[in-house]
Formats: sequence, C-alpha cells, structure tokens
Amino acid sequence: MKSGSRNEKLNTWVKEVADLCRPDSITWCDGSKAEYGRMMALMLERGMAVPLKKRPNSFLFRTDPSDVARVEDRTYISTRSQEEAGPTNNWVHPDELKKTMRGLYQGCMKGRTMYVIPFSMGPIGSPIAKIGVELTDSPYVVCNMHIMTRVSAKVLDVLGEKGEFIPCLHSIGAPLAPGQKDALWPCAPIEKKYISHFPEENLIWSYGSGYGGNALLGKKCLALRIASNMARHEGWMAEHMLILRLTSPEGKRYHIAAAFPSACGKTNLAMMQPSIKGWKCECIGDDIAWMKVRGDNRLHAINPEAGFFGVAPGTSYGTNPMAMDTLKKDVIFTNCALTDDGDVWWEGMTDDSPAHAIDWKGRDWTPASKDDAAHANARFTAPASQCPIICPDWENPEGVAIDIFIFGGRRSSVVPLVTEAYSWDHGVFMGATAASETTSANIGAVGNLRRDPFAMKPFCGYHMGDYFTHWFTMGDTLGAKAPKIFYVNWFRKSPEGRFLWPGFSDNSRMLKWMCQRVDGKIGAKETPIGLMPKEGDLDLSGLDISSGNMKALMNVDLKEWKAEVPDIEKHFALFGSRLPERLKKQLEEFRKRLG
Ligand code: GTP
Ligand code: SPV
Ligand code: MN
Repeated sequence: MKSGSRNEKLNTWVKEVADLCRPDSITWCDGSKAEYGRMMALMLERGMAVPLKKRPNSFLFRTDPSDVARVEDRTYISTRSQEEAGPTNNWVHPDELKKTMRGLYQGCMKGRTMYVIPFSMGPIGSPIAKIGVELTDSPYVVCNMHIMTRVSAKVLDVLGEKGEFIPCLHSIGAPLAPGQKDALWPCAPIEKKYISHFPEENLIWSYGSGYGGNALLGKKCLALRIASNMARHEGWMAEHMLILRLTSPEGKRYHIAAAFPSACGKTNLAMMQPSIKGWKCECIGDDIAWMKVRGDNRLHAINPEAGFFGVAPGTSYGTNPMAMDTLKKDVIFTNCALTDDGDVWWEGMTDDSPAHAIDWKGRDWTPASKDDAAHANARFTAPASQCPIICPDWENPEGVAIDIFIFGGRRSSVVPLVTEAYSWDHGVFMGATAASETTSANIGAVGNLRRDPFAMKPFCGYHMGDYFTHWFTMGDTLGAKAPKIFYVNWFRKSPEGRFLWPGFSDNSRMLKWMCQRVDGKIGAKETPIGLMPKEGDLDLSGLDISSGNMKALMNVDLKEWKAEVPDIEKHFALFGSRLPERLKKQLEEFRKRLG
C-alpha cells in the first residue's frame, strides 16, 4: 500500500513516532490477503512461525516463556489525578509515565520495520464503530490484527482529512544492532513492560510484550479500557461480555450478554450447542460487547471484534465443537504443542494424548513428561466468520437487543449454579461483588479468589466506583426495558475436587430457565441470595446427574454466605465516597435477608 494518509494528524503522529523509535523502514498496512501472506513468509523465514501440515494456511508460534499472558501488574491507567484511575488500577502520573516510556521507546525499533495498521472496531463506517491506528514493530501483531479487527485502506478513507482515531503505539522493545541475530520471540523483560492508557487523551502506549491483550491494542486496551471511559461520558457501555442469540423451539429469539472473567467460559458459552431439544444457539461475540440504548429504549449490543482470541486448553469436539470447526484453516496458534504429523495439540483436545509431541517451549514431550505440552494460556486466533454458528446479524450495525445479562465466575464452592436478581439494583450488586478464582490469562498466581466486579477489574479504564454508578444510570434510563440479570457458576466442585456440573452444552438448561423467567412463564423460589429455580423447574431431561450432585450444586449455605459479607465490606470500602449509596443499600438488604 502507498505510504501516508490524507489525515494530517495521523501523518504527523507516524512521523513523530518514527523519529523517536527509529525503525529502519515504515510500512502502511492494507489488510489484504497478500499482505498477510508476506508477513507470514517473513516469519517463516525467521523461524518464528511453524506451518501446520494438517490445517491449511495455519501456523504455530512459540513465545518467550516470559511473555505468555496479560501483565496486570504492568498495566496502567494514567490520569492527571490518581483519584480518577481509582483503587483497582495501577497509576503513574502521565508526565512521569511518558518520560519513562519515551526513554524506552528511544531507538527501540532499530533494525526493524514499523507497521502502520489502520483498523476499525465494529463494521467499517458504522456509526458505532471506532477507528484506531496501531503502530507496531511486530509482524505477528500485524497478522493477528488482520484477524481480530477490520484492517483496511477503507479505514483511512473513512478517516478522511479530519476524522478522529485512537492512536495505539506498540513496540516489542527489542531493537536489533547491525548484524545482531534476532530472537525467535523478541520482547523486553517483565520490569520493562508497560501497558499504558491515557484516557484523558484517548491514547495507548504499550511496550515490551508481543502477546495477546498486551499487544493487540484494539482488544482490551481500546475496546475495553479506553472505550469504557468514553462510554460513561457518552452514555453507553463497553463490557467484557460474550453475546449470543438463543432461539426456542417455538422460534422466539433471546439475546444474552454474559460477563465472566478471563478464562471463565465466555467463548464456550458463546458457541454452545444446547443439549436441550429444539433450542438453537448462534454466536455474535465471545469477549467484548459495546451497547447503546436505541430508539426503542432497549439496549442494543454489537461485537466490536472480527475474530476470536480463544483459550486452547480444554477446547475439544466434546466441549466446544463449534470452536473446533472454526479452527480448521486460517488460524494462528500460539503456545500450543506440535504433533509429529504436523498438527497442534493441547491438554483436553483429545481423550488420548499423542505419544510424542514438541511442547510449547520447543522441547520433546511425551505423556510421561512432568509439564503440560501446551501452555495453560495457549490461544488460537481465528476469524469469527469461520464459526459455523456465527449469527447472520453478527455484523449488523444496529446490534441486537439484549434480553438477559449474566454475571459469573469460577467458584469451587459457595456459589450455586444459577440465581436471578430481585431487581436491577440487586443485579448491579451481584455484578459489583462478583468474585472468581484467578486463571492463567494473567501472569501471576492461579486459583486465588478475588473480587472481579463485572469481570472488569483488569479492564475498567476509570474509577470503578464511578463505573458502578454508570450501571445504575443505565438501569434508570432503560427502566422496564432493562435486561433481567442472572448469576451463574459452572465451576462448583465436590469435596474430592471434581466439577459437579457437566457444563458446556448443558449450560443451555440454565439459559432456558432464564428465558422462561423473562417470559414470566415460570415461578422462582426466594432465597437470601436471589431467586432460584423451584424443584423440578430446571429442564434436566436426558441428563445423567445424581440428585445428590444437583442438591450440592443448588445449595445455599447461609454460614458460608455470611462469611462473604466482611470481604464484600472490605471490597466496598476501597471505593470510598465514590461507592454508590444504592450499593450500600443492597448490602444492607442482603445482610438482612441472611438473617
Ligand atoms: P478469555 O478469552 O480469557 O476471556 O476466556 P473465556 O471467558 O472466553 O473462557 P473460555 O470459554 O475460553 O474457557 C476457559 C476455560 O474454561 C477452558 O479451558 C474451557 O474448557 C473451560 N470451561 C468453559 N466453560 C466451562 C464449563 O461450563 N464447565 C467447565 N468445567 N469448564 C468450562
Ligand atoms: C482475556 O484475558 O480476557 C483475554 C485474552 O480475552 S487477552 O486478549 O490476552 O487479554
Ligand atoms: Mn477476555
């Protein structure tokens, strides 16, 4: 593609960054297949990409062992006052952070090409879409952005001379001296990584990592952290939610948006194949929802992304067949194992492990090896359009009207399979107090219980107390047309540590109950934590589950719930005077119901 654009602001910024980072050359990307092919050829030549014999146009990458997930400890919301970033975000003053990062960016692209990637989050030209431009020195990022966003010269046409874009600067932070041999996965050490957001000027600066949410800046950085801040000012919502369409045997459509923390089941629910007869699920998005109130006063959701960056381990024809079918061609795999016949493999993909494979670190692996063959946060990048059950409306700029919100998390105990909120305010309380065991999607300890409000702890670009207030404001705007709110937990375990609920396609059973509740077709039992299915109301037809397990899954132990209260109080105290009174009132009522 030709160099430069008609947009003066963009051209000036590209030049400024080039003067600072000193790349050997600059390439403007057009998002074409030919460009993708050229990038892959380059990475094949460098030995970074491994072609897969079993899957056309698909490649495996192995990252540096230090660069395998998001880095929440190195992620910053940099506002002029720390108060604005709030208690859940890391903060450094923009002057100081920019000074530090400018130091790192100085000459950081030497020996490399800087790619200019114009992309759209949401269909190009749609009134809800946002334009970003990512500058990066990573061809891996270019290929991933091709799949995850809409990269095209058309974006520059829409931008025109005066259009607004969100500048996203990214460097892997590994300049090359003349003659220096490149690493297979160049990146900077952890203490030099920075994932920085300047929401007051809608600006993103990322340094030192080439992986996922750290480097594909349209995703978490733009579509969640920056967008959530824009959304609260402009009266809409940017949420860490899947979007799906469920159709009943009678042909009635329900649109569901669900917020679960990272690696807690969004992709799987979004592509679920219902085990209950006659129900159909179609996928609209698996990670992010942008939602606006439209003329019908309902909340309409779009998926701003164009692909899936999904967790590989655990994905199989048994658990998520629609994902498996999405992965047949044109896929980038990262940190999966390589089989001897030229395919990828990961834990949980097949009942039998291969007798031999190359693990994600490039070492020989057999079932006797002590480490896993694939990294726990190994991922696939695949076009959403390849999903066999992608909804015909997935790119509709009008979005789909949401009927149901679901919150949830990974809780091996305490939290039952499904509960319904008594009211919008109670639902906001459920979202605000959501807790989940940490996963490999972030670098850090796994399995630690933490509060992750609305699954947005790592992704809210402003003060979380104000974010709670925004949820109440949206509820007031929507009034009677607000979605009904539910809370789920697929991950409760037996004392022996086994999952009590089969999950996956059987999660449709809870969705059916929710739809029946929306239609007012079915009653519910009042409990201190919320409304729950009455005995016999959950459709368990054809499911082989013991009544003991069902009882354990639905159990509400008041002692355990009372023990949650001090932790909720501590969590709420973090937000100080910005904690909405309505949440305090909900906590009071919750306490009363617990007795
Ligand atoms: P991010 O992409 O990090 O935001 O994750 P996600 O929320 O999309 O999670 P995903 O659907 O990829 O699931 C993460 C892991 O949880 C995978 O290993 C799944 O196999 C597993 N999982 C998903 N749904 C269920 C379920 O219903 N039951 C059980 N036991 N495991 C599940
Ligand atoms: C998540 O961690 O929620 C993800 C993966 O969706 S990443 O894009 O790396 O953030
Ligand atoms: Mn996610």
